[in-house]
Amino acid sequence: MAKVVELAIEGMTCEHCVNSVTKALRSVPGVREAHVSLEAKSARVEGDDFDPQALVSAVREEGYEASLKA
Ligand code: 9UX
Repeated sequence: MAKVVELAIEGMTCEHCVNSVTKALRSVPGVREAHVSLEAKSARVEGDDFDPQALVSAVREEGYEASLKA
């Protein structure tokens, strides 16, 4: 099933942070696309059958804080 998940991201201060988080999110199995906003401190992830918690883990491993938006 296709789905879209929004995350709140803390700790990004420049566009390189955005690139790191974007790459981390895109590396999660099942993710098709990820868009990260520095200003909005958020990410929008689209894909099929990915684990939302794996998105949070991937961002944390990159050194940023993430939480799933309701
Ligand atoms: Mo920019 Mo982000 O120099 O951790 S990469 S602040």
